[in-house]
Amino acid sequence: PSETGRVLSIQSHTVQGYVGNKSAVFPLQLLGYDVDPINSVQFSNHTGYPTFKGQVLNGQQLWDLIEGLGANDLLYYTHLLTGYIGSVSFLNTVLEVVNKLRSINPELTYVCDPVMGDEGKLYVPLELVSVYREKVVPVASMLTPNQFEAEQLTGFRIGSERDGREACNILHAAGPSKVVITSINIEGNLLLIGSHQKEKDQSPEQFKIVIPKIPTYFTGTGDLMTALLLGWSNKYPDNLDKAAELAVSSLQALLQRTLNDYRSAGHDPQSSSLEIRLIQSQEDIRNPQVKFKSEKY
Ligand code: ATP
Ligand code: PLP
Ligand code: PXL
Repeated sequence: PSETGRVLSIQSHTVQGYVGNKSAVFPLQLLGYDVDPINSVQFSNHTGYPTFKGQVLNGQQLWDLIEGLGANDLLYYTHLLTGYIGSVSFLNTVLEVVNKLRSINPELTYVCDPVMGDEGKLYVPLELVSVYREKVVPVASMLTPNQFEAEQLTGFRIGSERDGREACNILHAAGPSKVVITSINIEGNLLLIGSHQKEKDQSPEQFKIVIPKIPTYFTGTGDLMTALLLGWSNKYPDNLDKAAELAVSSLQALLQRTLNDYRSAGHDPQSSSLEIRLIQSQEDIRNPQVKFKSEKY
């Protein structure tokens, strides 16, 4: 395994519960990374609750923080990680951050979870889709869309495993050398498809991991998944399949613990979205037992 690094993570903060930076920072720290979080919003809780309150950072305020770091020569990062972004102006500023960080470290890895929606529904403004497609995808090093997001970015309907692989090919042609479609719903299972194009104009190495779908809705799992993929793929830069096995195995152990804890507390796990048991799962993050194997195509 190679050296770990310094991650700038621009994501949501919630006071209570685990989404955005709250679900990404701790696991990356456990894996040995220095993580500097910028909180794109500070909300009381995630937006799946009946109500929430809090503040939203705008593009200028993001840039102020970058200028402050820059004035002290503190902008050397090995990785930039971004998740849910709610406005075009903030996303455009993130693009300026990518340029700025790459002017200081041309090798910067930009890991982008293009959070736009799920299950056929968009939960960001429509104008964001074209900004992601035209400006963000081309500068991303690794992209972690779900099925719906991969469709939005490619304009290609994913109805099968083959389609998932084809969507990865289209995304490679647009920029990122690593693509992980984190979940495709096929026959009651979740399929993760990973794709690593090691050289431009060469066909990518592709694999899948089959994940039995748990009939419960979890929040923050997408953010945790992308953080784990960053963490492990940096340790195994030529083995995205191995990195994904480790990430999926950690995440599934955490989801089982989350379910068990809710059940033993007498809650119905189907009744509401569950807060993940992140802190309680630290050993599964540090030292995952690989129970989910990838299958190469
Ligand atoms: P994003 O919107 O952040 O791009 P996403 O919609 O793919 O990501 P999730 O649907 O939360 O995010 O899935 C991320 C990972 O979490 C999946 O790859 C899977 O391993 C796991 N996961 C999430 N929900 C379930 C579930 N109900 N059953 C089994 N695994 C799950
Ligand atoms: N639902 C809403 C309303 C959201 O704002 C978000 C933000 O990312 C999500 C769901 C995404 O959750 P996940 O990344 O776990 O799929
Ligand atoms: O997990 C994505 C996410 C990010 N940020 C905020 C959220 C959610 C999911 O609900 O509410 C503020």
